[in-house]
Parts: sequence; structure tokens; C-alpha cells
Amino acid sequence: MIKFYYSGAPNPMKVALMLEETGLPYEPVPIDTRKGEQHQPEFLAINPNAKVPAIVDGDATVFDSNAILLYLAEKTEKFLPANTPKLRGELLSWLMFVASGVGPFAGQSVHFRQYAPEKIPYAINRYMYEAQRHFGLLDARLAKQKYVVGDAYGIVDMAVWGWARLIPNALGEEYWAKFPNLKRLVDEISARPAAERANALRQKHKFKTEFDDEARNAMFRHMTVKVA
Ligand SMILES: N[C@@H](CCC(=O)N[C@@H](CS)C(=O)NCC(=O)O)C(=O)O
Repeated sequence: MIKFYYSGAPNPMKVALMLEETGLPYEPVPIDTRKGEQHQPEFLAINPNAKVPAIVDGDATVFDSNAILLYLAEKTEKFLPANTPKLRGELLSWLMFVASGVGPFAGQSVHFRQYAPEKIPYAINRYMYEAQRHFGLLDARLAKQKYVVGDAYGIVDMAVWGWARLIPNALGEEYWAKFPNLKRLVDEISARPAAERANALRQKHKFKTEFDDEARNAMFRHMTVKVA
């Protein structure tokens, strides 16, 4: 049985969606990052990067959400495009683009808009600009084709769903109007029974909601350690 270490944040939710889509049996293990559970030695042995999601599948341990999506897709031979060099190239490119561009820049946009103790216009503008540019690239692609890679719903769409549904938080509610094609994909995925089950999993465990000093110390360690 796969052990799935998760919280209700965007990266774990992509994996929850994929696990639900595949129907693989799994045991959800909540990691409450606002309580600092990601820093416990037992979890660090699974993901030394102290972040969720991670999975343990027999003797395989996988961390980083898009790596887990690819691992589960290869394991089940589901939600992958045909294995041609052309489509494999597109799959890897868009999967890595979401992992290295969409996620981190949208995440930093949320951080500087909502969590940073000072509102720094330069940082807010930089991350909003880049997050918006990345979502714009996806929107342009989705204007030409129904799914991001190939002609069927797959792991890149799931990876996009994890972050794009947070556009109101990352950029602002009004930004949906700029990305109608992306919104079409997000709405289509959100209506899938697997997405409903992934969202239900999020509600099942009572994760800490307060963003107090304990949460800040666990998640924003740079605030107490001066390196520059
Ligand atoms: N590149 C990683 C990023 C994982 C990540 O940033 N996870 C967040 C939740 S979305 C987390 O665990 N945050 C807790 C912390 O930073 O302490 C992935 O794609 O899985």
C-alpha cells in the first residue's frame, strides 16, 4: 500500500488527484507543516527537503510532486501521452516547466502578497509578473489544444490544476478573466469525481489553520536565521 504524505497545499493536492484518478490504494499520512511536522527526523528520512508531498511505495521513496506524478503514471501506464519522441519531449518540457516555473513563481507571488512581513513592491511585482507570464503561456497553449500535452487529459494537466486553481490567491480574483482557456481546464478537472475526492481528503484531517509563530518558525525559517 502506498503511503502518501500530504497536506492540503497545492503540491500535495496534485498527487492526491493522481492517486484518486488511478484508483491505486493508498494510506494518507497527514503532515501538518504549520506545526513543523515536516522537520521531524522520520519525515526527513523520506524527504530531506522537508516538504510535502512524498510517497513511499514498497522500497521506492519519491518526493517532489511532479516526480511523483511521473512515477505513478509510469507505474500504472496511465495519464501519459503516446511514447513517441515528439510527445515524450513535450511531456518532459511541460512537466518541468510547471515544476520549475509555474509552481515556484506562483508560490512566491502568494508569499510576497500575503505572508511577507513587509509589503515589498519590487518583489510583489516581480513574482506577479512572472507568475502571470507563466499562466499566460499555458493559456495560449490551451487556446490551441484541449489538454497541455497530446490529445488526452494527463499528468501535466493535473500538475497545472494544483496551482492554477489558486490564481485568485496568487494574482487576484480579477485575473481569471485573462486566462479563459486555463479556467476551462481547471473547471473541467475540478468537476471530476477524483478531484472531488482529493478535495475531500483535504478536509478529512484537521490541519492547523492559524498562521502563528509556531507556523512561521516551521515554514519561514529564514526569518530567524540571518544568512545575508
Ligand atoms: N518542489 C516541491 C515543493 C514542495 C512544497 O513546496 N511543498 C509545500 C506545500 S505546497 C510545503 O511542504 N511547505 C512546507 C514548508 O515549506 O515548510 C514539490 O513540487 O513537491
